[in-house]
Amino acid sequence: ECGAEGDPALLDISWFTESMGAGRPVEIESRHRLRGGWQMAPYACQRRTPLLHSNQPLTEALETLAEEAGFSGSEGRSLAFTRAASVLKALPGRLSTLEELGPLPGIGEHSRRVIQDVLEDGVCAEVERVKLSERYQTMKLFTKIFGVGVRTASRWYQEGLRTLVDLQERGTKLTRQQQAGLRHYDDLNTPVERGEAESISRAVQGAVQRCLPGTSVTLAGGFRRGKPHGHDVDLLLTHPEAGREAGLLSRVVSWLDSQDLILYQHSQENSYALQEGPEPPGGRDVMDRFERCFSIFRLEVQGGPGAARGWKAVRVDLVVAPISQFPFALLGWTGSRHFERELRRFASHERKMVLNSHALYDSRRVWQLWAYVGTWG
Ligand code: DCT
Ligand code: MG
Repeated sequence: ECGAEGDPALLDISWFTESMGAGRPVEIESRHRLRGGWQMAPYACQRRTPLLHSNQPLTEALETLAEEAGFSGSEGRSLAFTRAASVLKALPGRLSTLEELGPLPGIGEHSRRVIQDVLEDGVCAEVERVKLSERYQTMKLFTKIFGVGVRTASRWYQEGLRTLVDLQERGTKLTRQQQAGLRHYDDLNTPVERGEAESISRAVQGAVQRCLPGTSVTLAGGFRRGKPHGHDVDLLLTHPEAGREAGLLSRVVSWLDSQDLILYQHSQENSYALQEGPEPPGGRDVMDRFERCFSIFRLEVQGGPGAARGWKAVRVDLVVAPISQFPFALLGWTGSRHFERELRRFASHERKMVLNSHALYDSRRVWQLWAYVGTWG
């Protein structure tokens, strides 16, 4: 399953993604029948999950609780609410009573109570309480700063900080990244429109053609899933000749910087060589090992926010994948986060395989992989 560098079989993982559909008996048998003849596949990656669906008030309520649980460090509880919301997004129509769901696994007791409240009263008191709570509002405010995660936001909250002005006035120690995040807070929390993402993609395309002709730039993340706007621009860079991508990122970033297109950037090298042993299933949830630049671009704009000064700050991630890993990188960087999590769970539970943004391999033959890992990078 690992293949050799440049092995065309490694570039084609359609057999795996197709096998998640109706093609194999395991999924058909485990599909859940809902009242009214609806069917629900057990893994989110097997279901059609449209951006616009009929149960928005229910999923918003569940996702607020998922977010709140994440702010409290309860990852399990957060995942349970996210799973329930994901099931509702895949329903073919508007849910009118809880009974229509039947004993569908994936929606726990707590989520059912929330759904029932919203169906009966239009709102769920618990969700409304969370939305009004000082802790939730402060955590939301702080985690929207570029470079601030749940742990930092939580520590600031415990120290009594409540507003962005508090952070500045009380001389809170901020990293360079957080300082940039605070400086461009409003812009970075204004949705990036598709046209803006495409314009940034073209600028990066221009830069890579100067630095290394033949390099491709692919818009991934939410925009690749068809979202009309997003919180950032995720761009994947690769070159068709293995190894040519080495050293590319720093040249591209320097050139963009020389054109005054970059307000902030920090890069990290790839870390393929640092891998010390098999990662636990689901262990690669946050980061992969690609060379990557976290940046803030200065995008010229004519209308909308920032029009008066003529530019707007936009978060851009540039990720470099060697061609042999590109299909996995593209799949991993397309998202959504929950879809990726479910793809990896499907691979592990149903196929005894490990999927991440670098490879897909048979977990029972992991030792073969370690021989292969030595050839990466
Ligand atoms: N990703 C993942 N696991 C994570 C974080 C990210 O699998 N813990 C993947 C899925 C999406 C992709 O990386 C890009 O991440 P984001 O930009 O955060 O997500 P997005 O879907 O592009 O959302 P947005 O439209 O808000 O940018
Ligand atoms: Mg994105």
